[in-house]
Amino acid sequence: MKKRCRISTIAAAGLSVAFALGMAFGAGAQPDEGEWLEVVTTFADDTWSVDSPEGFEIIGTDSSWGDSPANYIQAAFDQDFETFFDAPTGDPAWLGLDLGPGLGRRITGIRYAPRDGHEDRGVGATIQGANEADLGDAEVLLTLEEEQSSGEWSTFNIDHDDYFRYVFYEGPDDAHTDISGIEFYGEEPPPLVVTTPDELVTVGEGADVTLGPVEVHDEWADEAEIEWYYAMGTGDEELLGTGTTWQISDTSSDDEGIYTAVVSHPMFEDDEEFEVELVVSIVTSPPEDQEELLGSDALFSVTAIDGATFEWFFEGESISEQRILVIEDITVDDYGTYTVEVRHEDYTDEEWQAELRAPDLVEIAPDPVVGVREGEEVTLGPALVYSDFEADATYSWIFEGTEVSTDPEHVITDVAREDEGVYTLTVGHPSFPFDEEFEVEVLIPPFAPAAGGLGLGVLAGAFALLGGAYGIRRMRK
Ligand SMILES: [Ca+2]
Repeated sequence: MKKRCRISTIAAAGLSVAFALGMAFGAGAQPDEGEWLEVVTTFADDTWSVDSPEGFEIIGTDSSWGDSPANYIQAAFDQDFETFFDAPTGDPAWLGLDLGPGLGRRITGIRYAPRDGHEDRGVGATIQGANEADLGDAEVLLTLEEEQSSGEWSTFNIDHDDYFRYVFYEGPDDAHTDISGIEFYGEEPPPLVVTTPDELVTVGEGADVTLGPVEVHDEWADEAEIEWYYAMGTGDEELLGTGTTWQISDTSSDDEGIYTAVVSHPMFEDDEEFEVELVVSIVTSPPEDQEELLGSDALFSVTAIDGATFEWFFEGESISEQRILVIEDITVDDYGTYTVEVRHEDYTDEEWQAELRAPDLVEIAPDPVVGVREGEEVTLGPALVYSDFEADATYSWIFEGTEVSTDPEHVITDVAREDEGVYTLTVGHPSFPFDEEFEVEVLIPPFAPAAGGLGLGVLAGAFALLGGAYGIRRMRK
C-alpha cells in the first residue's frame, strides 16, 4: 500500500509596514506614469550622504554659492523644502542622476520645488536626458515655462519615448539655479524576450516538429534578430536560419541534439541565448499524471509510432499490454506511479512514467499559530475544503489525546493557561484516499491584559512571520 506524505509551507501572512520616511514630502500628485527614481540625501557634519535603493548617483555642478556644503546639489534630494541648491555663480548650473549602465529609463515626469523667495529663478529651466557621459547628446524633455510655488511639489508629466542613462535639471542663465527639491520619475525598459522556448522537445520518428517560439517584446520587435544554430560551440556549428521558430520536417535521429536561439538587438549589449534539446522518440505523446477520487475511473494513454508495442507496470507487476490503460472504480491501493515500456523492433526500448494522485481536499488551511490572552475567546480554523466536497467532509480536532470538536473550526471560550498547546485537525472525506492533517498552536502571552492593544498586536505580527515554521500540513493514510 502506498503512503503519500506532503508537507507544504504556508506562506507568512503579508505584514504591511508603513514607513514614515518622506511622508510629508511624498504628499501631492505624482506624474501619471513611472516610478520615482529614488534618491534621498541626508546632511550631517557638513557632509552629504546618499541613499538610493537602485544605486542611482547624483551628478551635476560642483560647489555652491560661497562653497557652503549645505547648499550643494545634494540639498535638492533631501526631501526637505527648507534646504536648497544655490549655484556658485550665475552661469547655468545643473543637477540630476546617473541611472547606471544599461538602457536607463524612459523619463515620465518630475516633481519640482523652487527655493522660497526665488521662485522666478526656475522659469526657463529645462529637464534633459542623455546617454553619452559628456551629455553631448542631451535632449530637452521639458521646459518650465512658469513660476512654481515654493514649499510644495509641482508635478510635470513628460511624454518621450527614448531611454536615457542620464537625466538632469538645468537652470536658466543668471539664475543661480535655486532649487529646493527635484524628483525624477521613469519606467524601466521591458525585457527583450517575453516568450522563451521549451527546453526539451520530443518528437516521433518521421514527424514534423517546431522549435520555439522565441518572442521578443513589441517594443523591440523592429530591430531584434533571432538566429537558430545547431550544435553551437562544438566546432561543427551550423547557422540554420532566422525567425521566432525553427521547423524540422520528417524528423530522424540525425536531427537530435541541441539547438540554440540567439536573440540580439542593437540597443542591448548582450545577446540572449536559449537552448532547446530535441529528442526523437518512438513515443509521440507520453502518458500524463491523473488526479482522481476514490470510486472514479482513471485513464492513462500513450501514443507511439506505428509498429510499437506497450506493456504497463504497477508496483513491479505487469498489468496490461494495451496502449490505453484504464483503472476502474479506484481504490486506495490504486494510487501510485504507473510505468509503460514502449518497444519497437527498429529502435531502443523506452520507459515512461505517470502518477495517479488524489486531488487536494482542503483549499484553505487553518492559521498555524493563534495568540490569545487568558479569559478571552479564541477560534481555531476554520479549515475550508473545496466547495464540491463540503457536504461530506469530516473534521476532528484533537487536543492532548481528546477529541474537542468535529466542526471546521474550534472555539475556546474563557481561555485558561491549560488550553495552551498544539491542536491537531484531521480533515477527511469518503471520496478521498487520505486524510489531511493540520497543527494549530495556541499561545498565551505571559503578560497581564492591562498591556492594552500593544503587546498582542506585536505578538500577532511575530506569529505571522513565524507562519512558515509552524505551518505543517500533513497528509496521511
Ligand atoms: Ca531640499
